[in-house]
Amino acid sequence: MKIGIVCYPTFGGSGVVATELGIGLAGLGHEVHFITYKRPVRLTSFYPNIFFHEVASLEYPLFEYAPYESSLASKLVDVVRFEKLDILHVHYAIPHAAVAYMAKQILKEQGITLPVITTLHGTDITLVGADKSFSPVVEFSINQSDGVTAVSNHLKEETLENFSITTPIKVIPNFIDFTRFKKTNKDHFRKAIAPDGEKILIHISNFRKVKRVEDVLKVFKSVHEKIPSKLLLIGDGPERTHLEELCRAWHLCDEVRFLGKQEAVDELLAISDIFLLPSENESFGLAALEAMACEVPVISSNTGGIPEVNIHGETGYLCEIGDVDTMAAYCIELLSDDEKLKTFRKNAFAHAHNFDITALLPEYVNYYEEIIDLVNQKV
Ligand code: GMT
Repeated sequence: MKIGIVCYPTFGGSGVVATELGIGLAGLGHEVHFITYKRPVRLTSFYPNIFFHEVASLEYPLFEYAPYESSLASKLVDVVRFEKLDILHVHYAIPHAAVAYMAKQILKEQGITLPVITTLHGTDITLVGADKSFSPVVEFSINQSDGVTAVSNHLKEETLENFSITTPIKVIPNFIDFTRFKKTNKDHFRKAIAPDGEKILIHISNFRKVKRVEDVLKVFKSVHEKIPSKLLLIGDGPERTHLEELCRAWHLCDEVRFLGKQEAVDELLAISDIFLLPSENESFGLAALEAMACEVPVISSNTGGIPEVNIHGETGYLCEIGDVDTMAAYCIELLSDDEKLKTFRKNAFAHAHNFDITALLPEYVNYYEEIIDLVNQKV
């Protein structure tokens, strides 16, 4: 198949999933075309059957905001026609599903049928998509997609609650590539971060309010009072300055390392003992799954799709949003009992296998075939 993929090429979960999916599909022999404004960050190597088409935004003095949607739609029309794509798969509804609809209509005028699949990732439905400034377009473009997938059962339910959806939604959960995410021996690295054998807690996100990174710090503060420990904060975003200020105020600067955006997160997970994910909302929690694949138990909030990933009392613990005392208590419990930590590590690794990319890739391929057939029957 010749597959077009549209996504945000950044460190965000939707872009990561889209990129890993494209790489996986190319591994199965499909031809994959990424159409984005920048090379996706996880697309680091050369693959003979992966192509990247950059969408350039045209600047013009009249435009206070360059009309990216029009540039993307035009690029889609061009790539679909020239490369003869069989299907277009867009990740994150805003604005990609609406742009795909526009491209589809333009191509239809030219006698070309373009099957479109939209994958819903989370904030495109919950935080941003439900806002009145987007919701009519989100609802319309989901219903105009030939196929729709959601990354968790919870996200599917939430979509059906928030919008009037007429297109069936198929749940295909996020997945993990175990050839990349695995616990490796990085003892030298661990020693550099925790020279006196301190335990290591880790959090990875885009530091947006929804991630409640302040809770991560609060949890760590309590844990550190009881257990010699270090905290690794990976990522960057609007909350970072505030968090740095808190670290100074709480005299934790020597214990908390802000490492910024990192590509080799697997190496950082390899030296970590607990992953913290106290989000306000999380449709799935791909970062938690990546941690579990590297044998790191997760202490998280009990929200959205997280309970589909993190199993309470087995792979980690689920706590009420904002209940930092309970989160800290669970961390202390796990970090003070080596046997229990070992068992949770094993459980986390075992449960992560339910999301193995090798099992979930065929689900996408079958779904593509089903949607292509469905669209062709309608023509
Ligand atoms: O979490 C983010 O802020 C990034 C966001 C995205 O769209 O890039 O992530 C969402 O999609 C991920 C991949 O499907 C999910 O694992 C995340 O849970 C989801 N984030 C939220 O729902 C807040």
